[in-house]
Amino acid sequence: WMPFEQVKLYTNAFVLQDNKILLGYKKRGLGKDLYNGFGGKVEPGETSAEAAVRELQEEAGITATLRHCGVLFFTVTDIPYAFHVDVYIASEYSGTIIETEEMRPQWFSATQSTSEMDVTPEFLPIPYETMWTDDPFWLPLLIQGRPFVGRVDFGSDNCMQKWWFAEIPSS
Ligand code: 6OG
Repeated sequence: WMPFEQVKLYTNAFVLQDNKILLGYKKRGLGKDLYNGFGGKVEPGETSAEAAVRELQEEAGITATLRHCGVLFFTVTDIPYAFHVDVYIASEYSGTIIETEEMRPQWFSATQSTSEMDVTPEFLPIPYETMWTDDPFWLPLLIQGRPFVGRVDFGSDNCMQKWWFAEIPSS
């Protein structure tokens, strides 16, 4: 009998600037061939916030002050631990965005384009079809800077079986 299950801590950081959002095309590991924010596992001895800054630096080459904006909790059938993902945003950064071993960074339009106005949009819309299936539920809140929490239980086919998302009311 186990009093508690295992949880693995992850971070995921997004840079939002001038109605653009920075995503990375993941070249290896968990979520390979999908666009996502920049992040990874929280290492022993570091806080989630420290890990988020480190991973953004390692994966995109930039340094930023991050603001915590959400918590995601995932379970996957047949994986004996749950994923706790702390989600962060930055509105400015220093350094130069670079492609790394792990990620190919790319800016996307963070505003819903009203196609008549934007004849030649400078940036593509967020590529939800090439992202994790839960992202459309919470990314719109993140873009508006509205704190959120969510849980998704994935089946073995990586399909969302059950989910729950909420905006955290501002006090
Ligand atoms: P490394 O492979 O770099 O970390 N992650 C998820 N991100 C989204 N958007 N949706 C999910 O739905 C995710 N599950 C994990 C956390 C993996 C990165 O992938 C994120 C990390 O930033 C299930 O160690």
